[in-house]
Amino acid sequence: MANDQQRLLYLFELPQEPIQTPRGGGSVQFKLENDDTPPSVATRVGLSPSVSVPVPERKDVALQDLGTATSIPMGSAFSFFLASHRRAAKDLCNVFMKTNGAEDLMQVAARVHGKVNETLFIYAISFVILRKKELHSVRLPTMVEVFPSRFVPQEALSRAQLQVNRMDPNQSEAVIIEHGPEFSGSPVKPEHRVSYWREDYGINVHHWHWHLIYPPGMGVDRDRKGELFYYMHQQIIARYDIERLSLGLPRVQKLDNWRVPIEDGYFPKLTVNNSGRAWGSRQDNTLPKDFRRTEIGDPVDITDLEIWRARLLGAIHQGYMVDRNGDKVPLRDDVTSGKRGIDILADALEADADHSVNFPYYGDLHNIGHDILAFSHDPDNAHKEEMGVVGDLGTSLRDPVFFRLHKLVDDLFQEYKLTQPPYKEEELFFPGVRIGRAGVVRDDEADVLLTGWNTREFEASRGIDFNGRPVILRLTHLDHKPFDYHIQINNDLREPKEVTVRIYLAPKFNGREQEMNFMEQRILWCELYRFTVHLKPGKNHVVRSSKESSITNLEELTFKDLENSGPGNSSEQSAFNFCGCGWPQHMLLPRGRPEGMAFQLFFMLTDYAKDKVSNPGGVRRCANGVSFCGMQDAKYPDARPMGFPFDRRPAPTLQGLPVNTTADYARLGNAFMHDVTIKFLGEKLN
Ligand code: CUO
Repeated sequence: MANDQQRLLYLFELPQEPIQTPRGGGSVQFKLENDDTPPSVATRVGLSPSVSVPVPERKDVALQDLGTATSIPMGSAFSFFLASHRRAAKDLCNVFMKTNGAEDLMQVAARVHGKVNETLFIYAISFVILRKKELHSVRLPTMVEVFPSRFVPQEALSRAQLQVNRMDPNQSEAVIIEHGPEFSGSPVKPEHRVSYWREDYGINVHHWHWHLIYPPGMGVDRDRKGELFYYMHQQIIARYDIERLSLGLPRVQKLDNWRVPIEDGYFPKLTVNNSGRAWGSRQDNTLPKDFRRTEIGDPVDITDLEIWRARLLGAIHQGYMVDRNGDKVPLRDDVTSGKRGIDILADALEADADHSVNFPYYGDLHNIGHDILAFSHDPDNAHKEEMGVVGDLGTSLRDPVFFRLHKLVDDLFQEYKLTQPPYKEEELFFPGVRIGRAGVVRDDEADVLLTGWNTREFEASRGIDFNGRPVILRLTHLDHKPFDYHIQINNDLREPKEVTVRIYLAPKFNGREQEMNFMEQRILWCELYRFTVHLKPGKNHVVRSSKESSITNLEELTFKDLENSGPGNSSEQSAFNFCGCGWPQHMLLPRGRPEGMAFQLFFMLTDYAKDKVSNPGGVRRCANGVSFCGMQDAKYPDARPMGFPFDRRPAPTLQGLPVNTTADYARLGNAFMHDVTIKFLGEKLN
């Protein structure tokens, strides 16, 4: 095989088919030494693979070496929120981590394939590729092609299968599955008006990928992992709330009370890995119950959730947690060494049992919250139903209840953030550097941004075997016309200066069409772009494209993209690796309204000398998605708390005047606010 990329790529194809099934559109086949699988498995009418990949016998990967990895049945769901499944993942990742190089990993993985749950297999191999230095040039194919059944209803996939079955064998054109923008429910229920957003393939892929990089309970201790858990999810909630405001829906209510029924049900219409096993559905007004799925985890009561929440709140308001020795662990963000309070709190809240200061005491509120919701339709396995989609990293954003749970989680983080002292004037003000004007331009028009629909195609037949025939998914998604930021900056210092530019977006009015005060708008600001720029003395005109955003990922990489990526060019490839993580570019902007919706942009300049984080080597691997995903093998590249300056309550006064609204922050010369309109065209863009 040509290179590491190609050696590993085909392990991602057809996860639920035997490893010997032809891959690579029928051109590649794994040939297992001493294979006793019937030859019929390895053949497909009309396919004659030209590339054969030899896989020698591997005595080192006997079933007993896999630990608990084989405990999750094939064809069933794998949930990272369940401790037993995390343990299985750890056992399998340990086996893969011991390999040495792409060829070794390919051989071991090919031997393990078919012995472990499909999602677990893809999870573990992705985890190892993202972590092993020698595999930095290898990129992951998009989840949409690996598991199409997570993105389109079973009905559509079955229809495509029927169509393929009826096709003339000599016919070669692809079957096309169209999906969206109606998605899973009718507009009768208000929550379904935002289905296109919750069920967007890009945001769900992002969520899967983010948790791959920052998993709890896997011994991963990345820089500011807990704070990123808080920030990335807080930003998802902010964006969802803005989308809801665009549609005239109220902001999400936190799941405050587990003793009352959950008003909104969810019917995913998907099957787990095309196995025919349906993801669980939750009826409207389902009452959450104690978790009694003893086949996959220890019993947990609703009372436990309530106790853990109360203990976390107690710690927040007392200003410290108590570790297992009974010692106090202070919660403060303004520390000069050691972990920030937000990291300590997040590790106990998510929870990461490896890093929580006192896992038995503070519990596992967020993970178990997912579990209780995922099994609320069948909490004791009476109906032998599968978990709901909120239990899976690649599908959980589809369910409205995800946002209610994460609003509860965010509420605790915000409670903590409000205990931190407001930023002082000297932390906000940057004398000598002034923004003269700032705004956005699209197609020569200033300050009006346009959104609408677009489509993207993926090969469903890479993930599901349609008798070796090509089947294309054509997914409709929200999109916007690209635009540029223009910022006029006066550098009144007599020397060149490196500055950080922070750009945020928020709606101008709340749901009652009133302008918001600082505190109401504070948690709606969503980051669009954070970058550094070198200012010369005097006037500077800085222009940046919306496509360069620090939160977004490049396009999803398809199998075809990766097959065509040649060997060599490794520095560019490693730069791409982490980039698989990031908010989808097509979801950078909220929908807005057909008549135009009023938004505000907030620009702020800070001194890069104070923001800078020293990273050994100085190599900036993958800047894309960096605000949400960090950088590979490097520290998070911004010393300020994530979400600065909106992560804390406002300073009571600035420059001697009171602060009521964000506009009062914009009085500082290094900040600027500007009104823009977002118009939803309701039609296909381009
Ligand atoms: Cu990302 Cu709950 O942490 O889904």
